[in-house]
Amino acid sequence: MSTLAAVMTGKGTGAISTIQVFGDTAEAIIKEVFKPVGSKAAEFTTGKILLGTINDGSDTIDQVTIGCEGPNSFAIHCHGNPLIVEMIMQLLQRLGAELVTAEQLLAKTLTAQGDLDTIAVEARLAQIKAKTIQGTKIIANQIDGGFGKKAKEWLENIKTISLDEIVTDAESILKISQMAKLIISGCKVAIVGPPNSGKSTLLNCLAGRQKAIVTEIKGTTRDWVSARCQIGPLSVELIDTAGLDEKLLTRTGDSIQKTAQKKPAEILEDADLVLLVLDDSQTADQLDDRLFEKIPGKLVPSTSSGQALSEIEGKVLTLLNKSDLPAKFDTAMLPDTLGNIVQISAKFGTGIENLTEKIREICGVADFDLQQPVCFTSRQENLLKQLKKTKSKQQAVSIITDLLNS
Ligand SMILES: Nc1nc2c(ncn2[C@@H]2O[C@H](COP(=O)(O)OP(=O)(O)OP(=O)(O)O)[C@@H](O)[C@H]2O)c(=O)[nH]1
Ligand SMILES: [Mg+2]
Repeated sequence: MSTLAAVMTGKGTGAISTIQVFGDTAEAIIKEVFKPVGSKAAEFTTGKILLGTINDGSDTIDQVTIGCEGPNSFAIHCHGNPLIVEMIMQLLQRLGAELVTAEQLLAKTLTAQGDLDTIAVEARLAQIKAKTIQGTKIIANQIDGGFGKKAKEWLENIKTISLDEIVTDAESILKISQMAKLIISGCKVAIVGPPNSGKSTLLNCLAGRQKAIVTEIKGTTRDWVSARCQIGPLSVELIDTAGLDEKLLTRTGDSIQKTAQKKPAEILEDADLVLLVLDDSQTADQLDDRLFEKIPGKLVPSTSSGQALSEIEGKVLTLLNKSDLPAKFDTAMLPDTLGNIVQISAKFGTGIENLTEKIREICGVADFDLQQPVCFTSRQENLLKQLKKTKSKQQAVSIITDLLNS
């Protein structure tokens, strides 16, 4: 096995960086570059932390501590100045270490432990990237329990379990994993609607700060604005968009406004959830048929013709904003598919708790059991999709074996 070196932490002046060296020649390389404080020779016994310097010949690069994590594994804790980190990495490379990413090195060390199946190794790696504490917990639960356990149970009980049961399990895990993905990787929520309906006010209200400009003038938001907030277990990226209005789109000479009017369609394509903000103090005239029809796939309300919505691919929640003012909006003008309605006043924060509850419900994370089996890499997802379609137990065994040992 060649020796690998990777920067495991972020670099930065004032920070401490950890460089991991792992492999057969790791100790020899460390002995070559490390000079301990004092006159005694260093003993690289597992569990020890040594203080000294990293030297390139007679030049001292940095004072460091070295953690002896195993016979082949050492952690150099040096100053985070990117120049120092770079010099140490170059030195290690000259002495034969292959420079890799933190993830590659971690994968290698985990695989070398030999007692972990592939799902467990992937879980350890995925934990680093999870965006929320709950996401980290879901993945941690897949190491000894969850998905890894389920796959092992399939194999252990292969003689008694029916193919139908495996297929049903696979379907259910794939479905639950869609929700888990929103918790693990975060969720994109697009805020769309007519001009002046209170989209930017809502973004500010949910984000808890004045991120977007709010005025009483139609067409205030031109470029999209984003802000992060936490809704239950969801790490949400809110995206406020320009108010959708055919008149603004066709207004001559205003090319910024024209571009701003086209952007929401792209944002909608990408969103996990759409909040359609309507002004409850205005009549349904605020809806513009032709404009909504421009939004592919997601929302196509047809107010005048009353014809049904085309299929909604994403999840849409309709918000009747400005509930503090007398209501004029006739909800009968909305097609059934937009019937998931919440009344709010973004300006005064009324109904926001109800809204966040609805968001958690729609995303399927309201009572999410963090212990249940979920898949969390595209490799696992692809194999589960194959398992769902499998027609023979023999084929199922081969796919499950791949899941655990590829
Ligand atoms: N009374 C009341 N006024 C509100 C509420 N929400 C927003 N407003 C007001 O409505 C006006 C427009 O608000 P914005 O948040 O800028 O609306 P927008 O949808 O982002 O507008 P555009 O960016 O132009 O599309 C401002 O004067 C807000 O103060 C509300 O809940 N109640
Ligand atoms: Mg706005």
